[in-house]
Amino acid sequence: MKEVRTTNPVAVGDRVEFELLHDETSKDGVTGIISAIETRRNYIIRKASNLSKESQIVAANVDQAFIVVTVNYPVTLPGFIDRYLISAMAYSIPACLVFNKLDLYNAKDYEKLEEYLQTYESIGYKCFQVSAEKNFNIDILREELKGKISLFSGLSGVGKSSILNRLDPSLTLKTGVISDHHQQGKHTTTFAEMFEVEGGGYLIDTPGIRGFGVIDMEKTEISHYFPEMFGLLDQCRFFNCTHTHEPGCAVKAAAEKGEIPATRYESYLSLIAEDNGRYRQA
Ligand SMILES: Nc1nc2c(ncn2[C@@H]2O[C@H](COP(=O)(O)OP(=O)(O)O)[C@@H](O)[C@H]2O)c(=O)[nH]1
Ligand SMILES: [Mg+2]
Ligand SMILES: [Zn+2]
Repeated sequence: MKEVRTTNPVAVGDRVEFELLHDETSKDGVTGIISAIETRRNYIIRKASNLSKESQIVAANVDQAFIVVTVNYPVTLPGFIDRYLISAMAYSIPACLVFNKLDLYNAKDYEKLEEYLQTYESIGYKCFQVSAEKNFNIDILREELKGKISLFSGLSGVGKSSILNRLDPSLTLKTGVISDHHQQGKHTTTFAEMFEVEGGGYLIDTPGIRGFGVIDMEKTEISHYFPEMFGLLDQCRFFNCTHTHEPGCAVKAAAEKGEIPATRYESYLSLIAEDNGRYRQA
């Protein structure tokens, strides 16, 4: 990823050193002054505006990202899932998938779910199957949070807030009524918040931020974020292979043999084709 200019010096998740100064105007008599910020293991950014070169650090030192997905309520297409996974990997944040609303799935949805599990588990992504509504498998998810900073992401309406409320019943995040999209339209200045979860761990809620914000990556970089392609890259005939049309391409060969899932290779091709080689997720 490229170096970025950022507008905010400190973000949620930052580890800092601070000094306490005597301060009579403060109700507890002291004010904390941040004197140093530890080097960030990772961070998520978003552009202050579409045209701006300046970015805001949304959150730092995130241990894991949970991408919440529903097969059909709303439909989450593989292309979307892959965008989230690739963004997370570009940010160096381990990601896993949470399939929510299992209570609504019919036989056809379950078939689709099986396909998704087959694809993503074979690549090495951990998948969870839950229902926030029925409180099903939420305890398994809660175990995963212990001692870590976790971020929940996914399309609007998939049940992120509902899951967070289940994970820690002392949270009372609004669900359903206000769509993320509506909030975004109002240009509210929304900062990420971090909640301590009962039983250990922290959750980051990023209101009004779709996905992981904005990522710029070079065309040749995109394949690095597909774990199932990574091991093949040095077997392509050309060092600058884009894995689209080149002869002697190991990635294309693997896709043709079904060793790379078809939907994943399609996602790759659509990212490559996008925006003149510059992949941008807003
Ligand atoms: N049937 C069912 N509905 C759910 C489930 N989880 C969330 N919902 C509903 O889906 C809608 C969107 O949920 P919300 O948590 O606001 O989604 P968010 O936009 O991802 O935060 C709400 O009406 C929830 O009640 C679930 O597991 N099963
Ligand atoms: Mg929500
Ligand atoms: Zn290739």
